[in-house]
Amino acid sequence: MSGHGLPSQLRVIDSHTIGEPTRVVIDESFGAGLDLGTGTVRERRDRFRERYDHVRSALVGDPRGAVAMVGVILVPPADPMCRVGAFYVNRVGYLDMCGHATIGLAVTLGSLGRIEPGSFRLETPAGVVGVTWHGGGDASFEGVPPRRIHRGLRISCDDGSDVSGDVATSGLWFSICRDHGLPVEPAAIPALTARAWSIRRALEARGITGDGGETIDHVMLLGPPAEAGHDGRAFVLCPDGAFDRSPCGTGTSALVGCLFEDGMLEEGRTWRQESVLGGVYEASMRREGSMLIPTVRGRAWIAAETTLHFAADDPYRTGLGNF
Ligand code: PYC
Repeated sequence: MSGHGLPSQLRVIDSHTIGEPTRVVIDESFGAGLDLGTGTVRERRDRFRERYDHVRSALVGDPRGAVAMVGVILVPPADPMCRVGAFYVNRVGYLDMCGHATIGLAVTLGSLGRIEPGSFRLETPAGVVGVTWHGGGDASFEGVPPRRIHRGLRISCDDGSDVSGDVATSGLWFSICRDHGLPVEPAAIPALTARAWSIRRALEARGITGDGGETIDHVMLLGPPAEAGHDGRAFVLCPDGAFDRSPCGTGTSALVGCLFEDGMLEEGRTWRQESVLGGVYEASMRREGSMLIPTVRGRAWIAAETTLHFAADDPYRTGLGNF
């Protein structure tokens, strides 16, 4: 494949948000070298997908990326209220919003001195979100207002299990299920992954989609917390087939929307959500006029400052592809 648009070198900062990896492209000239036209971040992202999808696979796919990695590409925001514009890529495609990568982005920009502690508005393909860098590795984001389109939906899976769940969004689509019958713990990750795929296939087979036919491509399996003082635990299967090492930022945001609607979470109370690996996000809901705004707070750590090389004679300069 041609390396059109792919520079010979690209500087990135890798971080992880309680285990879930993010790679932010930090070369100021990178976006300028791509012909993404003008318009919103969503429009520029769509042009990137049409013209430079191989740059995505070069950036986060094998052999340079990591399983579960989400890449962040900075572009000028169209909304004058926004300080930063960004879209999100993974090994198989594009995410309209990504909570853990937004936390990783804030911590990365802070570590570079490009932002000061405080809040800024970020334009994403899913819309404008508020982000706060609290200093160090601590950051939070205000998610897209959550919306549930199915509650307690009965699902018969092709592995013989019958489960029930909600379908909700907060920038990404989630099937959220409690009665999946598995322990949410590391030893059960292969079984949780298989069950989550089975739920995803069952939803697809029944034609259950999000707005405009969008695939329900994230599955969240809930369980009780392992630690006293925490409220819940989640395993989340992502579209690339990897499980989220964090509790999933947008998933937690969609979940607190459902909990709030069900009267299980009051305005302003903190919900502490564990990942299947034990890392914790703190989430809450607040009203703003007629809107309900979720906030998710977590920690990220810088893992590497790297220059990626894409030699012209490297047969895998645009990645190995999906297999
Ligand atoms: O944190 O929103 C998130 C996320 C989505 C996919 C991986 N992480």
